[in-house]
Amino acid sequence: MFIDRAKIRVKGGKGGNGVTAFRREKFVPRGGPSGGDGGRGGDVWIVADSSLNTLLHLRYNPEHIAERGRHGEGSNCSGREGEDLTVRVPVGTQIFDTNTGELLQDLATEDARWLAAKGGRGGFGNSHFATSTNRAPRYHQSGSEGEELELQLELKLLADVGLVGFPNAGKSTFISTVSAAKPKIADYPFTTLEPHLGVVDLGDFRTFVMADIPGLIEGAHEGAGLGDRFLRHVERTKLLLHLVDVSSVSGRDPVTDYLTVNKELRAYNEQLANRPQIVVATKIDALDEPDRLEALQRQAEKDGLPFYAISSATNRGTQELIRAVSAKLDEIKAAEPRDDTIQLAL
Ligand SMILES: Nc1nc2c(ncn2[C@@H]2O[C@H](COP(=O)(O)OP(=O)(O)OP(=O)(O)O)[C@@H](O)[C@H]2O)c(=O)[nH]1
Ligand SMILES: [Mg+2]
Repeated sequence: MFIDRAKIRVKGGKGGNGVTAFRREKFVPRGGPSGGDGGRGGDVWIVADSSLNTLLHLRYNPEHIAERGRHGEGSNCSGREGEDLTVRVPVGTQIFDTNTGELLQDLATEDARWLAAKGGRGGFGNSHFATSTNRAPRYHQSGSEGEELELQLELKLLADVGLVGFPNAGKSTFISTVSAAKPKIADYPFTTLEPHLGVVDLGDFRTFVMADIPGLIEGAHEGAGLGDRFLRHVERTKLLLHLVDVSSVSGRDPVTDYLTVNKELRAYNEQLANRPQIVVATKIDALDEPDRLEALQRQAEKDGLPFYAISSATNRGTQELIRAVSAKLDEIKAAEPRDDTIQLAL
C-alpha cells in the first residue's frame, strides 16, 4: 500500500541524572564528592532512504523515542549516553510542524539527515558542585527531558517528468514501454491507484525520471474519481506530458478531455498548470478518424504547446517523444539558476 502522509511523534531521550556520592577510601578520612554526571539522552534523526517509497511503515509506528542517558555513578563515573534513534523515510519527504503547519525540512536528496529532536542534557553529579567553601555538596542535578515534537510527514515524489491525463489515456502503458516500470494496465478507468516512478534511459548514461499517477476527471479538485491529491507527486516535476486518448474506440472527445484536465490542474495549483507541458495524442494505431487528432493538435497550437502523437502498442512516435522530452529538460535545466548562484544570492 502506498501511503504518502503520516503523523509521528518524536522525542529525544531523557538525560540521565547526576548522582551524590563520596569517596570512601581506607586511610582517607574525608573523601571528597565523587558523584558522576548523567549521560546525555539520544537524539532522533530523520534520514532519507532511497530504498523506501512509502510512509506506510510509520502509520503503524508513530512514536519514536530515543534511548535515555544512564544516571551517573560514584567514583566520578559518568552515565553512558543514550543511543541516537534514526527514523527512515523515502527521499522527497517533507516535514511539517503539526501545530503551526510550518515546513521544517525537505529531505529531497538521498541520505539527507535532519535532527528532529535533541536528547536531554545529563544532570551534573555532586562533584561538579564542589567549591572552596562547599567541599562536600550534597546535591546533584536531574537530567533534562528530551525535545518533543509532533510532525506531519508528507511524501512528494521527485521526478523530472509527470504524466497527466484522463483515466485510460494510456499513461501506464507509455511508462511501461519507455522504462522498466511495470504498473498495472487495463481497459478500465482508475487502473492506477498509486503513483509509480520509471527511469527512462537515453543511453550515454543519461536518464530522467518519469512519474505515472492516477487519472484525473472533471471535478477531481472536489474529490471526483480519486480526487486530485496525487497531483502533489508531479508538483516537483519540470515538465508535464499531457496524454490524451484520440483513438476512435474511446468514445470521448479529445479536446474536451484535454481542456478538462488542464482545468483540474489549474484548480489544484496555478503554478502546476503553468508548468511546461507537451501535449501527446495516444493510441494512434486505433485512430480511424484523423480529424480527432487534428482537432487536438489545433488546440495545442492555440495554447502554444508542443504536440506529439504516439502509439505505445506499436511504438510509433515514442522515441521521438522521448528525445523531445530530453531536449526540453536540457533547455529547462539550462535556464535554471545554478545552485552556487542561488547560494550567492542568499
Ligand atoms: N490500441 C492501443 N491501446 C492502448 C495503447 N496504449 C494503451 N492502450 C490501452 O488502453 C487501456 C488503458 O491503458 P492504461 O495505460 O492502463 O491507461 P492509464 O492512463 O494508465 O489509465 P488509469 O491508470 O486508469 O488512469 C489499456 O487497455 C491499454 O492496453 C496504444 O498505444 N494503442
Ligand atoms: Mg494507469
